Amino acid sequence: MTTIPPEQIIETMQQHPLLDESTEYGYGTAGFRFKVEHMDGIMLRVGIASAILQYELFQNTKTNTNTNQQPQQDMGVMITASHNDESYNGVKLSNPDGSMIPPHLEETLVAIVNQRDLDLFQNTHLKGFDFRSTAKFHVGYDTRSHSERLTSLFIKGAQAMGVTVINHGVLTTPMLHHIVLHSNAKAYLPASIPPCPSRAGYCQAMGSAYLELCNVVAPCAITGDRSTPLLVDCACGVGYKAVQEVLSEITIRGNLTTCKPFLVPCNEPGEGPLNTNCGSEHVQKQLKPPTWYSKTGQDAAKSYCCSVDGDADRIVFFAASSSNELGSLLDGDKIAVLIGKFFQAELSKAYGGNPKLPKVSMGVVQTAYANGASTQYLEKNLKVPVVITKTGVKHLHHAALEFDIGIYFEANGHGTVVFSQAYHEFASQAKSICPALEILPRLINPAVGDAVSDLLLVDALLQHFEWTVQDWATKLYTDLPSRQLKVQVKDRSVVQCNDNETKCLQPTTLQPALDQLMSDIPGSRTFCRASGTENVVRVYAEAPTREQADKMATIAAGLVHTHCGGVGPKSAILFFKK
Ligand code: 16G
Ligand code: MG
Repeated sequence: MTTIPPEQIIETMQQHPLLDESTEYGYGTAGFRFKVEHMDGIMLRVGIASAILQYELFQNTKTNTNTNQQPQQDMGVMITASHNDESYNGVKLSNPDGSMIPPHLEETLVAIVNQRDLDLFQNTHLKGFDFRSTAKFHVGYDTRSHSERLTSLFIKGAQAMGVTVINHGVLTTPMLHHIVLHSNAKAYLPASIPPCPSRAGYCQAMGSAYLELCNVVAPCAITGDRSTPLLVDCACGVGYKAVQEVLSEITIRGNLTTCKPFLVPCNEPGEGPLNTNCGSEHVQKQLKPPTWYSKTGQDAAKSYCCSVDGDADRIVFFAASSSNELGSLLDGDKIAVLIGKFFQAELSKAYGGNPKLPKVSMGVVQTAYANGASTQYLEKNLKVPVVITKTGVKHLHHAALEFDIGIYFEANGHGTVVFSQAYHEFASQAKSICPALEILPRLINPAVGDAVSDLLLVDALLQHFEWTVQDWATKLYTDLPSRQLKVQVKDRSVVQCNDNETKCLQPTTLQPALDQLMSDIPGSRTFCRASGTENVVRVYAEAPTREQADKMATIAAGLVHTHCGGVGPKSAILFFKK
């Protein structure tokens, strides 16, 4: 039920029009994400649409379960443009279980946002809209200077439609998803996880689970000074405060006040420009260490470091060999393998102790960007099934749900583990032999990739294996050299790929040229796909040597330029621009 007359809602929409009259604003890989000047009109419309989405979701739950009185479920919205620079902003929505919204809700949302005919809008969406949900919309935003203003536009639209909004202020994307999931605990959380739907609850849950895990698998992690603390590059974004808060939770809970902190958060908002020469996108794509804007970062050793992105839902680890050179990069693939190896060892310990325990399946989900060496190691050495999906957390997440333990990571560092109900039952039975199996689902954020949760998990596992970053880099598998480039094109939608983006279907002339290139270099692989977040086509190449990978990426990018309507001189892509 609208709280103000529909005519007034239309008037507000006229005050905040969509900037481009003819552009169809798409939901993209992870939400609406554009240069900030486009976002005002979009945000207000997403706010208005939130009521309609709640209604659609309510109708769906009703039909699916055949009960009239389904409890209504909270949803969430995060205002951020993730790894993009400060000139962008965006918005992504969370489903009641904390995952990304499903395709049918994306479609409804895109149709509502792009409806330019306001008379039609009023008649279709506002007149006679008499749904009032008891459920809420949780809202959070990142540290961008315009995020708060955009949040208030969302709230204006949502409240006009009668939606109850809870504004959690500045937080990380995974915190927001955690809050949404925990607000709907009855429907989606197993009994072994106590609901804590708040920022403080998130920090307490992370802090206590980390300490419990270390207690059982790596007591050395929490019993004194670490020789090398983990230096965290927070991309001058929202992750900084989250890391600080979780660290202080661990310090207090674990009675560690007299020890040197094992985490050193660096690159605080304001110390440098957001996501610029720092953060996980910079480190992973440029293969360069970040600029350490913080004094503490400049002075510290650089042998155990990680970088998160602007909304702290992704992470990569690294050791720098100099201020300009990356020694080793431990990306999402390496994280997935580390977690897979640990789970496998714990599972065999559990079955060794009690062969009658119910069987649980485990699988890893990756994308075409996964380094070929990681896929091979998972399949051949760990003997774990691997599924390759389209880029974007929502696709990986969905595929991971097919396993009892579904580990998913993109090479760029987005990822987490999801657990089935059968796993939770198994873990509670296996608890006396392997307590870690029961603790892990409390440390791991099952809703969405979470840099803070991943950071704590990886740290505990490295301490458990007694591995340095160097050991982690060398003891599993050696990455095939790879290179990523991007090509500016007139219209990226001319590029269409197959289901898992390993082959280009349109323009039809491109794939044969890429195939020829691959057959020229044995053991190599290249593919391209249209970005879902920028107006570019991305090119990936991997080959047995660094020179071959670089050369192959350059040639493939040239082919994309030729076949897909490249913009600007071809020579521009001969440099390794990200
Ligand atoms: C978004 C996606 C990420 C994906 C990236 C690809 C989420 C939360 N994030 O950041 O998974 O890897 O886009 O960007 O889904 P691209 O389409 O520009 O290559
Ligand atoms: Mg992000």
